[in-house]
Amino acid sequence: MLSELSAYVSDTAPGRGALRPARSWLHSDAPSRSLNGPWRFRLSATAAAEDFAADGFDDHGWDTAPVPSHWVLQGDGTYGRPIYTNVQYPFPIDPPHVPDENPTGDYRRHIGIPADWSDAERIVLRFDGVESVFKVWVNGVEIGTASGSRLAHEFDVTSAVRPGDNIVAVRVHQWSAASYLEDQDQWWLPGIFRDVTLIARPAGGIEDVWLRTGYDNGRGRVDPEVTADTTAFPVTLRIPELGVERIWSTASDVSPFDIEGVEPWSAERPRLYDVTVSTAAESVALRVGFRTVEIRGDRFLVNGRRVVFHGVNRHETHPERGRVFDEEHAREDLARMKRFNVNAIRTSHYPPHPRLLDLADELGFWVVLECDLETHGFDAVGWTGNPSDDPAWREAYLDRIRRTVERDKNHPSVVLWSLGNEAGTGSNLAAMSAWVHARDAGRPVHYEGDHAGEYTDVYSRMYASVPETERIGSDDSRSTLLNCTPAQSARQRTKPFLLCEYAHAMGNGPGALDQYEALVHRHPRLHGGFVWEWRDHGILTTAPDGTPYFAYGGDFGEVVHDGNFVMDGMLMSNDVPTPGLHEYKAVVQPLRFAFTGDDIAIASLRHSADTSDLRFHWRVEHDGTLVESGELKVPVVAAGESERVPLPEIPVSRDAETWFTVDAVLAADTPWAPAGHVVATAQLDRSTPRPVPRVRHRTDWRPDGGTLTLGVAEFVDGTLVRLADRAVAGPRLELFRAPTDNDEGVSDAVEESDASIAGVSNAELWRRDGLDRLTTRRLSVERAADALRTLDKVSAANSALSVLVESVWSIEGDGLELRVEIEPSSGWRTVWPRIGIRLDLPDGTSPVDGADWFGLGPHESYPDSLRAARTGRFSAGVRDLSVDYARPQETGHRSHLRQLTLTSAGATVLRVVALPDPRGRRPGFTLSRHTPQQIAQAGHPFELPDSTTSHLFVDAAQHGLGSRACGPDVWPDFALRPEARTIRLRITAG
Ligand code: IPT
Repeated sequence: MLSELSAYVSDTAPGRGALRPARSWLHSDAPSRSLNGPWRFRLSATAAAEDFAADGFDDHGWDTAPVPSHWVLQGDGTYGRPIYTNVQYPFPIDPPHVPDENPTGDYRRHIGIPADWSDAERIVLRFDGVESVFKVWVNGVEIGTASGSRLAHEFDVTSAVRPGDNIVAVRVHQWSAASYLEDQDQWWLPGIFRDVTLIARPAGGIEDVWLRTGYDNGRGRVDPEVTADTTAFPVTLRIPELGVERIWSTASDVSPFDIEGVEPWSAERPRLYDVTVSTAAESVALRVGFRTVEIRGDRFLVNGRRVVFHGVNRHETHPERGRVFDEEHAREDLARMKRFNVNAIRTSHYPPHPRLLDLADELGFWVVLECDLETHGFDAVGWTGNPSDDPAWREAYLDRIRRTVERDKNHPSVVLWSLGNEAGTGSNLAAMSAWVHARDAGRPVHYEGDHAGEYTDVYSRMYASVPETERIGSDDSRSTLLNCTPAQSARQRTKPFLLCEYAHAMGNGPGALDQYEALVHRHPRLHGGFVWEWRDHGILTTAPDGTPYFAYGGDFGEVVHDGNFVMDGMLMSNDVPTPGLHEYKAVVQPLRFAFTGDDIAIASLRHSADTSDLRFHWRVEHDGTLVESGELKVPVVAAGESERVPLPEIPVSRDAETWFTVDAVLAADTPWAPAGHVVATAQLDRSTPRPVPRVRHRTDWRPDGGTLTLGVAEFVDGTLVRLADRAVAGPRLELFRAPTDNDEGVSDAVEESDASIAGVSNAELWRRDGLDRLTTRRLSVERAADALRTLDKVSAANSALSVLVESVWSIEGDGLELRVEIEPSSGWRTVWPRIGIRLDLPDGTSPVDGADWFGLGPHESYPDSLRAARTGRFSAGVRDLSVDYARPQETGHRSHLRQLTLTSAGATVLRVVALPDPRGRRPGFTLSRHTPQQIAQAGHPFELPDSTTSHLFVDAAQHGLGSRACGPDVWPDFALRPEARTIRLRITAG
């Protein structure tokens, strides 16, 4: 039986007693005290724990916990463990009720109130974030309750406090009615996880201020709103840098005014001006940016110019702190976004720590500020009882959006309000939107779930395929849009479009970023989108043997969980960018280079900034070796314009490939990158064609076995046993790759991809066909002068499908050539992960531990993710050639190989030259310490077995990546179908 004391836990209303209206998070000089730090703490298993809040209560048996923190991340399991679910509710769907088993954290601390605070008109206790519902007492007096975990709540505690020692007590329940509204795809992390502050509000102070700004052609506009009582006046606004001082004697004097000669704010040039708004009693400091947000027809404009969002969805997540904000880490994270050409952030799916928006203003991002709302779990019950359409929850919805908008309304970076995520649709969402429209005419409203466009201003979708996105961008009135009638489709096409989520970046991937980007430049209605998502949410923990690793769903023994679906960022948990992030940077780079004849045209895709911040460096390489470099003189290119400049004289080699590379680099240090940082790159192939050595066809083949030495290779009965004086095994046909998260995906967004079968993952099809367990039968071994030929039939248990592999070793000139002809039988129905060969190089006394190569690099690349790769000469250690994806999977493929040197402690072991196949295609290579079969078995990097062998894979082809973990499969052009392939290698010893 739930005690009456905790009845509020299942209340659909947003709590009682918090101050309204909510107000901005202001930098004020009013006295305040941070209550962050150690609090007395006790965890109970249910919400019915004994009363503890009384004045003078003895808490000596309690523990101590830091505020802010999540109790499940404290004490290594003492206080429960994190739970990860995506859509599922980790409690019965029984709204608005939650189980009696409801971890409840009681917090308590003393605070001293300075004697001079007795002058204060009011004492306010502010909580910036508490998950999920909480109740507050001061000196045993009950103050109120609140929910809305990532929203600020303030309480007036004036009548409860006394000078000197006071006791604040807070009871926090992990589950509550509010949990139904906070079903975001992330860890459930209870506790007081943001700042707690006690504030002395002065008489005659500024309750709130909102400086709406606008910009038009050099003229800035300030449209102020000051919330203060009459005794606060006069109120003075100053912008020292602009020589502005406005003194308002009464509230009715407060009115808009224009300022000439201001510079606009944009994500590219985040120009801010310091402002103070003061009364005799209080001064508030703000930083304003002048900008006007506007929708004109189907265009989303800032300062009159179309915005293209090169955005990411950003959750607040840290491997040790969870959602606890760390300014230094957040700043570095945002700086990293800038370095990777990210220009926009969707604050998925709740307002971040308020300070993050100061950083976004300062560093420059277009921000879609999202309310703390998601009821996705109702999908499981056909949206029956969805709070979004139930009047009992209306006040909670309105309270959430008011707290969202009021807290963050002053930020120039915020250009769109978003009502929430995946909460179905309904009248409560429409009411939220109506409230925003009434409150803030200066920013449009976004909500993806409004499929028909009934109450929102932009059209938004998630994970639309490339063809669907193209249909949205085009004016084909015959094609209706998803979930829309023809009339609704027509309405949606009158609005700007954005992809609030796309390119699901789980594991190795996503592919096809460039295809999405190309659409944005073809169809001006398309305004880009936000990759799902910025970073993995791994939680740092340790394996039983003490090895540290990043945990995902299921690693804490959760009853229901969604596995590694929480590891879907372009940045790994340890802040290491994935190859996908490098690809993203290259795809969205703000400059386009086009080479024509002896010219280069440089087009700027920027919003408004010109290129005066950039320098252009060029270099020429012969087979990857630098031969000449210099600076390209490029006139300043205005946003949206293009300039053509002559190329320098390029020395062309006759016997090496000649590549010209141009890098646009920062001319000076910025707050997010040093001078010299590469913003954009392009390459031009100036190689002279060179003949490929012809395959020498022999006629003198005769059956033979026994031992044989051909150059650096030694064979027994046709099987290679030693190469360059070391034991080796293979080469063997390899068709399997450790399935990526996208290979394991069953997403049905397979539209127009004949590569996939709906409802079945490619990985499952590969396992069914036995690609991971191929066996070989040798059909023949033959010899000719200076040559050896074997024929193998490769197939899997209980399958009649097979692949014929002909391997020819021969001495050509002074080297050894291996030519492998791979030919599948008829009847293979699925795509294949790879068509390649694998050579095992046991460590012996000199482990192969590194590679130098000329080809594409430096990062791994796949057919639908090649834009970050450049042609050059690279080197890396074997471990650095693999990416430590949170769940081990295919990694390390380097495409378009020309030359490869395998090394051991820096010394050359083997040199391999990859010849193009008859159609001019080059293979890729992978050097790894594990086989795909071993990698596929491991759930986490620490589960990979110890290795005593390096494995070299040479792939005639690899399947693309796609983003089918949540989105489209590999685009048909990049899907690998079973087909005949040739691999030709020239091998020499070190
Ligand atoms: C979409 C969610 O909005 C997002 O929070 C995340 O869960 C993402 O999926 C997958 O990682 S919703 C989905 C039904 C497309």
